[in-house]
Amino acid sequence: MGQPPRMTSGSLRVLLIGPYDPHCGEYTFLAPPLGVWRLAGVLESSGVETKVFDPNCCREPPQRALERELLGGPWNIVGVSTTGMTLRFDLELAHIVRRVRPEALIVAGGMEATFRPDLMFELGPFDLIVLGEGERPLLELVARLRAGQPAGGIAGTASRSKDGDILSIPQRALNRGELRDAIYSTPYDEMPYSAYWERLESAYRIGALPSKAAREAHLAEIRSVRLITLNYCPMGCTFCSATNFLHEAEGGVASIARLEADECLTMIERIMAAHPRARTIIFQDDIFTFTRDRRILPLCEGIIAAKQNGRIPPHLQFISTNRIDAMSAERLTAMRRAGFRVLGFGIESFSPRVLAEFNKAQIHRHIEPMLSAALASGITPFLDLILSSPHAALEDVAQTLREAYRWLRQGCEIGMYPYVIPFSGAMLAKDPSLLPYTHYARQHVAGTDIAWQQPVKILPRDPNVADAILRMERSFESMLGPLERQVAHLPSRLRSLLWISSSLPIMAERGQYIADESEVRGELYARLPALRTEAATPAAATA
Ligand code: B12
Ligand code: SF4
Repeated sequence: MGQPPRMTSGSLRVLLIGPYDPHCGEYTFLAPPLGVWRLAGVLESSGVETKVFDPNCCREPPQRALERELLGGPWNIVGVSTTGMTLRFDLELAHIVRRVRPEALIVAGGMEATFRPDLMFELGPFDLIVLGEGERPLLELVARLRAGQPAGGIAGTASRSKDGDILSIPQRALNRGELRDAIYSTPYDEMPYSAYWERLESAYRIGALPSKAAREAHLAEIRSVRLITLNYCPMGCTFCSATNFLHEAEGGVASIARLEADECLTMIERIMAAHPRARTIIFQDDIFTFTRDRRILPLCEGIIAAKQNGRIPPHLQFISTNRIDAMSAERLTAMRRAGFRVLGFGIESFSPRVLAEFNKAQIHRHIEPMLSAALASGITPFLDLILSSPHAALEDVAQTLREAYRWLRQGCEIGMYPYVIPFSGAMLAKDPSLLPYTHYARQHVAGTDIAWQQPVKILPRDPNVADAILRMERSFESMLGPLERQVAHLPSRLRSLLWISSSLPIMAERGQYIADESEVRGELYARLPALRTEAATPAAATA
């Protein structure tokens, strides 16, 4: 380790910092950071005084708020949560911790720390990196400090020797019982969901919405609480890092674990007791329904019964992300009856070729029938799409744009991303043949002279497709800016329409017809009643 471990006796105090996103918009971290809250609950259950510092929910600049919190110490351990998207900001906070509390043991954890312990030691002031789930390593670390023992050699950690070598010690993933206990320990009654709801409500300018029905719909989405019941998704999509997270920490294949139906109900009841104003519970599992799933139907029945006998409010709604090939008419009907309002589907692409590249070719034949069935049963499907892949041809991109437009008009919500982001730990990010097509951004850690090149996009290998995607991105951004200044909240459906709109002239130049331009503009106006015509006239010409 870089610094000698600091010993202590008596009571220990731990401060856990959630991932920090200063551009915190409605799409990012506008919810309490679940990972560090779960860890705080587990530590508190073991009698360790633990506090969560949430940089995305501070009344004053988070840097100043953190300094104040640190000075209110002493803190024996300060844990910093990291993701790739937030790393430069997470590091900024970590350096503040080192400056204000030079004696504290600073630990990094989370996605980015697990996949890149080397980078953490290079860029951050960390003593120790936790790999994978933080529960066991943190409890062991606390026990060591309490006993006055050194912090080296703990399973699930990486440390750096004096000569710079990194020693990683794997740990197995939490088993079903351990995972259940950790989830049960999550202190929902302490998590400041109301503060987040207030911010979101003002972001959506709730009072300004035209009708009561629209207001109710927005409130249901805003007043949501997040619950995760699964440890990881084993699907192995090539662009995904989450699927490899526990394998990385275990150094092998981790076992799947999740809550049973009755345990999910216990959590729902606890959440509603802690946050009675909540309207929606978002199941945050990477995938909520498996193809051979024995939980979903009993869970839906349990929810319906709990609503009938007053254990949970009858109006409570649910959102979850699912495999589309795990859906059936029976499951969709049961979910609708239980109150599932929106179902997320990681469709990614409508092109079978691109789906094969993403290692999800098997979903293609389920897309059309299951989206139709979901819409028919009154559920809104939310589709995540990636417009291009490294091997995509122009026709693949066109196919996804055309189909996206068709489903959007039928009532689907869509989130669109132009290209694969090379998240650490994802298969595509590790593929050396894609390095020439990977773009980097220079990142700088505020308050320090630390900077590094972070991979941010993998563009299509075909230069014609790459050029089209980059021009679409520029056009999208140039349209987004003025719109964001005019309207309070841009829902994803609208953003997707902007992507489609920005693609029209660029794809047309390349002989690909996507949709009628005036019709797309009409769809945009319909969703932006307050918008002035000039502002919406797609300045796609800037492409
Ligand atoms: C919930 C979620 C969100 C929520 C966040 C709500 C919230 N505040 O919690 C919302 C919807 C807002 C969101 C947004 C985004 N997300 Co998100 N999200 C997730 C998701 C599905 C679950 C995270 C979670 O709660 N896990 C459950 C908790 C218990 O686990 P955990 O956080 O990992 O914490 C455990 C360990 O990591 C560790 N740990 C974590 N922190 C620390 C700290 C210390 C000190 C220690 C010791 C241990 C430790 O211990 C914890 C308990 O075991 C993950 C996928 C996943 N399976 O993790 C993606 C994921 C984190 N999101 C991702 C992305 C890309 C995004 C978006 C960029 C999407 C987008 N394009 O808009 C945005 C932007 C976020 C931003 N600004 O950076 C990526 C991040 C990839 C990366 N490597 O950085 C992930 C991994 C999905 C993926 N593979 O693509 N997301
Ligand atoms: S289904 Fe979702 S969570 Fe699972 S591997 Fe694919 S992208 Fe990742």
